[in-house]
Amino acid sequence: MSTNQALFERAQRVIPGGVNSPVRAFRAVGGTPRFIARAEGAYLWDAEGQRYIDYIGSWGPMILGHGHPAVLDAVQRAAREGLSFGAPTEREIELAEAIIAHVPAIEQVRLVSSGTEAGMSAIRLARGATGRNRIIKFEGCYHGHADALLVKAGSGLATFGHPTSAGVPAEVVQHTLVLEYNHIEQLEAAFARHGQELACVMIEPIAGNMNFVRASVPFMRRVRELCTQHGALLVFDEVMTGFRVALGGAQSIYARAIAGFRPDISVFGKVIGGGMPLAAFGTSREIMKHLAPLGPVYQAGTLSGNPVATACGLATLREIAKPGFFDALSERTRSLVEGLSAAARAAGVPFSADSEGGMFGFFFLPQLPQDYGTVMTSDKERFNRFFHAMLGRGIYLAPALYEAGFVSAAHTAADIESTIAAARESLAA
Ligand code: HOZ
Repeated sequence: MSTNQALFERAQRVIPGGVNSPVRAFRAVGGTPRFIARAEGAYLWDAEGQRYIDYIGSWGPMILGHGHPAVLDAVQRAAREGLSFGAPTEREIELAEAIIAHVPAIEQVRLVSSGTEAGMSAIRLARGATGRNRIIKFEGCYHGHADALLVKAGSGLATFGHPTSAGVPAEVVQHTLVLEYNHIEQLEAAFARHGQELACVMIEPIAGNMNFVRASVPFMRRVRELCTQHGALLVFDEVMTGFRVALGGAQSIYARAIAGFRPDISVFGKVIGGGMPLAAFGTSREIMKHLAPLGPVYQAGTLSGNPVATACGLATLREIAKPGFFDALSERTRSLVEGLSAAARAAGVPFSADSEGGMFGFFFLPQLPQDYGTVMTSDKERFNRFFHAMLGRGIYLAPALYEAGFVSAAHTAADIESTIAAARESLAA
C-alpha cells in the first residue's frame, strides 16, 4: 500500500506541486494532501484506507453524494454508447431543456467543459453583444482562471497571497475594473464614470471563493438597476451556487427579495455535470444570437456537450428536482452550521457561519464578513489548527479558509452529529 506521503513525493516529481489544481496541495494549511482512492455516499477513503466524511464534494458537484446509483447507471449506459462524438446528440438538447426549465432568466444555453470556459465565454458574449470592452468584477470573486478575470480573485490566489497571477499582461486586464463586494457607493461611482463603456458586471451572488459571503439585497438591487440604466449586462457566476443553493440557483433567492429580478447572463458548472467536466452559460435568445454559428462571437470545444458528461448531469438534475430535495438538504446543512456554531460558543471561540441549500461557510470572526478585506482578517492560524484537528478525526474540510463547504444528500444526521462532536473536541484542543 502506498502512503499519502509517498504518493505526494512521487507526484511532486512529475506534476508541479504534486497537484493539478493548486489548493489541493495543502500549502495554506501545511501537511500532506490525502490521495483519494475511492468514494461512496458521503465518504472518501484515502490511499492508506482512512475514511473521511467529505465536505468538499469535489468542490461542489457531488450534491447527491458519491456513486449515486441513478447517476452511475446513466454514466455506464452512456459510456457504452460512445465516449465522444464531436457531433450533436439528443441528450444535449435534454440537458439544455432541463437547465432552462429551472432558470426563468435563460432561453438558450451553450454547453462547455469547465466553469473557466463558461465564464470566459460569457464575458466574450457580453462584450460582443454590447460592443463595449470594460467589465466590472468584485474583490474575492473567482470566475475561473481566464486572464481578464484573474484579478483579486480570492480562492487559490488569496491562499497564496497573490492578488493577480503572474503571466497576465497589464494590457489584458486594463479593461477589468475591480470593486469591493457589497460596496454600493463604489459601484455608483464606477458607473458614473464608466457606465457607457461597461459591457458587463460579473458577480458571484454568494461568493464561494472567499469562503461564503452573500451579496446583500440592497447591493444586488443597485447592481441590477445600474446595469439596466447604463445598458451593461449583469452576469451571474453561478458555477458554485447554481443548482446547489436552490434548484433555481442564487438568482431564484434574489428574485424572491427583489421584484422582477433577473440576471442577463448566467454561468453554471459543477452540479450540472454531476461530477463530470461540464459547464454552461445561458441567456436570452436575443443575446445568444451574437454567438457563433448565429453571430460573430466565436466559441467552440471538442468535448462540449460530451455524451457521458451530459448523461451524468441529466441524471443528477433529475434527482435534485424531486419534491422536497432542497428542503431536506438545506435542513441538513443548517443543522451542521448550527452545531458548529454551538461548539464554538461552548469553547469561547469567535465564530460565524452561514449556509444556503447545500453550501456553507464559516469564519473565525465574531460576525459574518461582507467583503474580501474583512475575510482576510479571519484567524488563519486557528483555521489551520482546526482543519488538521478535524482531518485527524476523519472530517475532510476544504484545505483553505477561502473555500466554501458542501453537504450532500448522502450526509446522514449521524454524519452531521459526528462532525459536530469532532468540532467540539477540535475547538477545545
Ligand atoms: N476551484 C476550486 C477552488 N475554489 C479548486 C478546484 C479543485 O482543486 O479541484
